[in-house]
Amino acid sequence: MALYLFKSQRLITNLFKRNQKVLLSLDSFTHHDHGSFSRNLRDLSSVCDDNPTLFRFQRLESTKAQLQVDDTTQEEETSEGLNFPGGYVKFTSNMEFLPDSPEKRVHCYRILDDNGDLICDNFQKVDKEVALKMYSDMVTLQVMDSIFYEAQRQGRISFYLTTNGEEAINIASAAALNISDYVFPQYREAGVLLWRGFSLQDFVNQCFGNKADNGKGRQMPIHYGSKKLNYFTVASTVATQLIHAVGAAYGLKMEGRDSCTITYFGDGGTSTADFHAALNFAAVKEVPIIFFCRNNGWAISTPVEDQFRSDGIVVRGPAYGIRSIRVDGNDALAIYNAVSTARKMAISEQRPILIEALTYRAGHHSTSDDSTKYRSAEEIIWWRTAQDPVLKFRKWVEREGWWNDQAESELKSNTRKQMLHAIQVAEGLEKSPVKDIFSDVYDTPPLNLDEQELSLREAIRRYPDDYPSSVPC
Ligand SMILES: Cc1ncc(C[n+]2csc(CCOP(=O)(O)OP(=O)(O)O)c2C)c(N)n1
Ligand SMILES: [Mg+2]
Repeated sequence: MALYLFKSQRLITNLFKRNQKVLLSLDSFTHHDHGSFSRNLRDLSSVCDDNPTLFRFQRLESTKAQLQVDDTTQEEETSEGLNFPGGYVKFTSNMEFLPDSPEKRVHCYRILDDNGDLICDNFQKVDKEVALKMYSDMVTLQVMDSIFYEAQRQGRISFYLTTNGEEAINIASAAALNISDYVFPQYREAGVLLWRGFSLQDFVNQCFGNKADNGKGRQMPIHYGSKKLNYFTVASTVATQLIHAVGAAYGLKMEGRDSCTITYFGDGGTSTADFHAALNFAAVKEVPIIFFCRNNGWAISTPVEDQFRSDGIVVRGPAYGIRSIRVDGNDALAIYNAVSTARKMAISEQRPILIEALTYRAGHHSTSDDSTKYRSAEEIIWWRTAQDPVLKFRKWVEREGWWNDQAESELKSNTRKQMLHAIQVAEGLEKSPVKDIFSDVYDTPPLNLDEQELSLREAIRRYPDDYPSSVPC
């Protein structure tokens, strides 16, 4: 009420300034005289009919929500309704509750069938060069994942997490973006960075945390980031990246830039409060952002059945006023087309778009997990064989006459060699010096940081065997 009064007072003050015809007493508002308050509002609205811009926040007009809803029946057109803030609402004498779910599940957009054959021809085809880079990067990602996974098992790095089963999501979505678009990743999107030009050596330096790592070894493995490639540093705190991405998209809008942001997240991320806050803000502020949900069926050991009762994620979009699509996450061509179109709409219409990609986390959640403890081997095998996104895309590329067995084995063996060489180089490099643990946050470090640095140096001096000799003091 206080806010309402305040707004009304401000409004009237403005009206006085701009329109001398309005003869109203502000006293009636300040003395809480509700009768004269509403009378005065009525008077005001009649004055403002002449000049609607003077009364923009009056609560008697329909606004954007109404524009987003299709009116389908002629009969309802004429029925009575209420000009409620947010949109005109029609009355009905039928007491009808909305159903908990629609009769039909939202369909899933695809271009390739399970065998990699085209099921339609009305799509934006990728040319040979792009298709080959897409396929090569998917294979490179697989080789990189398997070598890093082994390196963790051998104790050479402390942690790792693969993109197995989500290679098409990674690479095809990245291919449809522009490098000027900002990426806010969860953690299972290393392929987006690979597509943008992060080298195998860059990846290895980060996982080994040496002094050539962009983050100076201060982050856990797989928390990649690159300012140069507009890829924000990974934070494993689930879904925090969504609100950052909305803020950045708002910045792009204010600067009038021809770019959007894209944020990736899993099905598990949609159970956080940040997901809802992000979607709502993006819709209300009309910012150019693509929300890309990788619905891979699992949030560590929690299956989607225990995560939500709705028809997946896609149906949440319209509830917030966001245009949305469900896409086959194992079909690279469908992902490429959906993201490319979403990008155009996000930028040209300045609006958020939600994409739900249906896929499967074909590997363990991370090296800290054994997924056979909570899901069947048959399930994993079925997805890995019948729905393998890399194999499906390879079949299409081969049928186009752009790929063959020889090219495949050369690519795999070269990538393997490059990875092993990169690991050798990374292991030979020093770690960042101790002082780097405390730098880059404060211009002048506070006293407690100085104390911690002294204390660490003292501990290293007293117990040298407990600290790696590769970390220079
Ligand atoms: C805020 C927060 N809560 C819990 C965790 C622990 N955690 C790490 S990953 C994960 C599951 C995320 O699942 P999903 O979003 O579906 O991504 P996926 O791993 O399947 O790609 C959880 C709960 C976390 N990192 N951050
Ligand atoms: Mg998941």
